[in-house]
Amino acid sequence: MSDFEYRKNLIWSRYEELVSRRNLPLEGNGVYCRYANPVITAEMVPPFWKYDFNPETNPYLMERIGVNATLNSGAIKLNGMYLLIVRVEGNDRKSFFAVAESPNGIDNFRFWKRPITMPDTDDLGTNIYDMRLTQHEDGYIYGLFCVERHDDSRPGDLSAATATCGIARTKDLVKWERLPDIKSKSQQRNVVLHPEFVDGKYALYTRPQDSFIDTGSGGGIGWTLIDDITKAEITRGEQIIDRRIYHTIKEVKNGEGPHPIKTPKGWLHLAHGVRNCASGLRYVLYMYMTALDEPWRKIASPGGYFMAPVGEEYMGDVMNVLFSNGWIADDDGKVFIYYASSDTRMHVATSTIDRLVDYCLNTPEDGLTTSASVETLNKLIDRNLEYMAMHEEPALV
Ligand code: M1P
Repeated sequence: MSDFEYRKNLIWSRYEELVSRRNLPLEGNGVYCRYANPVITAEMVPPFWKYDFNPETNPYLMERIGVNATLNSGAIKLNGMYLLIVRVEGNDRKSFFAVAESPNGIDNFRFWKRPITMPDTDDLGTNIYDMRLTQHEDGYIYGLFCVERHDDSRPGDLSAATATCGIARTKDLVKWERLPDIKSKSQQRNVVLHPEFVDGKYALYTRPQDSFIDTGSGGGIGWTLIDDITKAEITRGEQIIDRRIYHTIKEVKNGEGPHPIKTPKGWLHLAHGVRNCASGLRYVLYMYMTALDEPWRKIASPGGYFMAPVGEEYMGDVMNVLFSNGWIADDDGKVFIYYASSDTRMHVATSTIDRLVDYCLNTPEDGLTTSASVETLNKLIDRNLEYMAMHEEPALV
């Protein structure tokens, strides 16, 4: 067998092995359970996106186009399949969107043949990423994503950039109609479309920020209504519904994850919170709930993080980061939480609506001081000691 044939077989067998391996649940904390393997990694993009398989034009069978990472993915269930719109980042640092589908949401994710060709607006973006998918009650599936451009008001500064929210809509995830980017006074990242009309208008979760990286005076996750999605403009201001708070997991910044899930007890929200430490920014996931009839009004705010990096999740291109912009709630109440670790790979964790609602309603809020935290802890210890003494565990007390 020629070296070319040998390597070709190796490339395909390694790929098949990765995309078809079973993913098994790990012991959880009662709230959710993680799985043994990531669901999508850079090695799982189809080999024909990377190699030229013609021995005439690529006699050494060298990789021609490299994929650096597969991360922050939007999620949706369509025709019984679990679909992720993956942010695929090439070795050239440009991200693009590509759909990967799985029959069970846990493993066997395979990319569709081609990435999404997203139409541009007249103002060409340099990079697009982090799509939030919303199946809106108007009948369209919307994708809202960040569009990054060089900040031409600072011509000499090559790292000066702007973040704007791009919008596109589709019925099938194949053909996309690009709408104008959202007009907003401030820069925007992590903008999410609420799935229902509110007062007859489209509703957005926003994240106003003073610059490309810093939220600055942007106090947290915002809420606003817009009249026309085809010419979206934030004209009514943004009401901050979940603010950043000193000495919490969301001290530096926060951002809405996927669109909230509707439950009989309120809207379940998944978000990311960021704090600073000696090793840099630390991104964790947290949850909150808002009222059913007033999705901007917070009714539950469990303290601390919901998920933080563990094990290999700590490592990658941007260390110490968990980020989620996609989850799927099945009709039977099972919830698939898709999250990326360290801007490198995608994972899944599963839970149920009942568990997540219980988590939100019964996890104590952050009391914001050490004394308050110890007081909260002592209350649980008191209740447990009393219960254990009266019931099955007297020997432990
Ligand atoms: O690198 C971590 C994340 O940083 C940004 O998120 P945020 O705007 O909330 O800080 C985004 O670039 C995101 O893609 C990235 O995962």
